[in-house]
Amino acid sequence: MRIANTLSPGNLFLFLLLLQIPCLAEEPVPKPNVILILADDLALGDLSFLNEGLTRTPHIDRLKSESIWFSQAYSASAVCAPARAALLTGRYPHRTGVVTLNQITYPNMTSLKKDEVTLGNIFQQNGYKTGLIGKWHCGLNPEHHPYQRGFDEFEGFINHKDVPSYFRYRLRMNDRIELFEDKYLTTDLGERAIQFVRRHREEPFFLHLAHYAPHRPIEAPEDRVTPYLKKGFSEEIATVYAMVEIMDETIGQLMAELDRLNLSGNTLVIFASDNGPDPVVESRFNLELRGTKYTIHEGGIRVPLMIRWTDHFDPGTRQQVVHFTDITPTLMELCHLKRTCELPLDGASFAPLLRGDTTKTNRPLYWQWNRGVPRYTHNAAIREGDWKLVRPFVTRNLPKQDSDQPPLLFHLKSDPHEQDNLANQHPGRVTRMQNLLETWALAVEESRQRP
Ligand SMILES: [Ca+2]
Repeated sequence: MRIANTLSPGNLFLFLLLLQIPCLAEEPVPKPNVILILADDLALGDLSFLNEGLTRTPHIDRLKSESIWFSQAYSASAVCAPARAALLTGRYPHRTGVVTLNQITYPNMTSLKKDEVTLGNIFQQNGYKTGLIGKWHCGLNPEHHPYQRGFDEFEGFINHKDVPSYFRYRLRMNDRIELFEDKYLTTDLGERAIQFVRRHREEPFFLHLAHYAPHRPIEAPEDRVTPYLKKGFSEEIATVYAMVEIMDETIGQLMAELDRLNLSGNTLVIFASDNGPDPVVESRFNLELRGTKYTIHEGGIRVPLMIRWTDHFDPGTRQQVVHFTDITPTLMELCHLKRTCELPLDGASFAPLLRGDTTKTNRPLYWQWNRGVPRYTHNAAIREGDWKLVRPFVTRNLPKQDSDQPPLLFHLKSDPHEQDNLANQHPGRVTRMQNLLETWALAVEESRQRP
């Protein structure tokens, strides 16, 4: 019997109206949890899926196999503080006021401007519980404290002097500072991340787990170092690899906790590193990329980036170029976040790439770093499509004047290791890209100079 035959015209109207009701009801806005895990000075080559097993990172490897992996992901800087400022604001570091490192020597050039809004602010204003566990590197003074920058909870350190050792460190928690001498920092931060998730399992949360590993001081428990020594690595590299392995372990434990709490399907997990390997530490494998931390060559700014959202994104690899400034707009789109701030974003949402879009864009991206006041002729770069123009690195100390070294031009698709300078063969392209770089420098410098 067909249903319509049993209904009078009046009842049929009511029946049809009832059918409409689910459409009339407002769809709830999804609020997935977000965990943003950042390693510090971790090289791409530190991950075992990229180094043929030199290291052991089974949990990050597994996360990668469940994630969308970006094979051409860039930090916004070759050093910690500016990279983090861009990651948290979606804007070039220079605009945010955070242009260099060493918060004690350069407080005015490492503090996030007060009119900037962070991912913490954005999530907080959209009803999320927000937490930062680990390193804060965007200002030392109380007005720059994570509590003032959008984080409801903070368990970590704002000054490298708080961590003279991974075995002896001070953490700030709810405005009290506690000294720890019986733990290992990385393991401790991992446990705090798990506690944060347990505390907030019933409400939407944004957790930024900013690990310190494998940043200096290079220290790990002896029993974790020994297996790498036995493989023939030097003491320092063996220790770095042990530090990475312990961080990997904390990520495995955090992912297991998400599973245990049945939160994995509703939690976006992002893993990245802030910049390349530190040249002050003994040189180690990094996919033969040129340069290290401090330089805007690929070895300084290319970083791992993977994003997992179980049940929403099919795991896979994306070749498109993405940048730290894209993370904020991407999370805004995925989590339906409103941002109440008039300062424009520099990045663009790559949510379409996560959903399978294969479009490539040729938008230009820019980098620059030197110690102290930025000099845009020194250690600066622009990437446009497969081309990269580099204003060479001059000094790790304070540069005294603008650099007159001629720019280098690389075609990254055919020369990912930046060995073959093609500037003489493409003078027109060099001029055009150099002009773009100078225009960007003027724009971000004007932005940086605002009160
Ligand atoms: Ca770093």
